[in-house]
Amino acid sequence: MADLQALAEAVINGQMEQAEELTQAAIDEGVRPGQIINDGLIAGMSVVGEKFKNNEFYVPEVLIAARAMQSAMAKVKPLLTEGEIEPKGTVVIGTVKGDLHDIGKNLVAMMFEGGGYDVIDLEVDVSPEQFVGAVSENNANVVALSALLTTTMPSMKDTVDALVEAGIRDQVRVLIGGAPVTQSYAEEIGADGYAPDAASAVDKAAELLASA
Ligand code: B1M
Repeated sequence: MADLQALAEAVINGQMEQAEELTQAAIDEGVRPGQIINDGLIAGMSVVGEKFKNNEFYVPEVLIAARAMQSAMAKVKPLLTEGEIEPKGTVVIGTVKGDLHDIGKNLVAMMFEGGGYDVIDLEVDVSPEQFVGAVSENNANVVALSALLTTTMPSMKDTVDALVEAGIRDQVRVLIGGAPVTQSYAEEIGADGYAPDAASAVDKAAELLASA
């Protein structure tokens, strides 16, 4: 019988081959793809997120777990029939203009993916106009901005302003983060929320969407 608990454990432990095998076994047994994702992959990544928040896991463990999750996810994704699993939301994410740091942003993106969101990753050095374009095109409900340099933080404000100018500010929750970023900066620039780490970012987005 398909063991989704073992699949979650394989993700937590970053055992890519085992995660793939357990996923394939569950598929072969006819377990619904949505159940594999929710009770195996997302369940595993939620534990990883908790451990990361509590400093029981560090960046390498999270990256290895995310790699296991993503390779198992690749087996399930083609089987998902339209609407079988409702994404929790669509997140447009990127590191802001002028900033090339992407390690933290990638962790945040992986946590969102592992948390059941559709993620559009614009990578690094993303201009306010690119954020605005991607939010409109994908009908995103969260835009997640990362900055690691004090000199690029103002681009977060420029992005909020560009969303206002494009008339789509009300359609999207703006979440910001990165080492130099603070809650008070989020308030100052009119963002909806700030998160200090990747796992909290997913929690914060859920909170913002619930109160939207
Ligand atoms: Co750069 N760098 N760097 N760097 N770099 C810092 C950030 C710096 C603090 C180092 C220092 O001087 N002590 C400093 C910034 C100083 C400042 O502005 N206050 C700095 C500098 C100055 C620079 C350059 C200007 C250096 C130069 O060329 N003279 C240059 C800038 C290039 C550019 O971006 N235009 C530069 C370049 C680089 C590398 C290319 C060499 C490399 C980046 C490689 C890459 O990302 N692919 C690099 C690195 C690795 C660092 C340090 C060492 C590590 C950053 C990192 O990846 N941390 C960093 C010093 C440090 O932080 N100790 C430094 C690990 C990562 C998991 O953490 O990114 O903080 P972090 O992400 C966390 C949270 O912040 C949060 O969640 C993540 C996981 O918990 N988070 C979010 C991040 N985004 C979030 C978004 C959210 C929510 C949470 O919601 C949307």
